[in-house]
Amino acid sequence: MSRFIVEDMTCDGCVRAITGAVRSADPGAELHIDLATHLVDVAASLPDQAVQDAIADAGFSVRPA
Ligand SMILES: [Cu+2]
Repeated sequence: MSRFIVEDMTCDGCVRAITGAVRSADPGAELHIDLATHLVDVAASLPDQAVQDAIADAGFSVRPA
């Protein structure tokens, strides 16, 4: 599992956008997202950089946590 922090994730719409972006890259990806801490945990069959790029391409500021 990989952990990222997405500071500008603020609502359920952001959660859906991030989930959709990662699952479009890996339909089997599992995400656990905590809005309060801005943490996004991802279990995916993708390199961390690909997950990070998918989240960034959806318009978010993301970095490894
Ligand atoms: Cu939002």
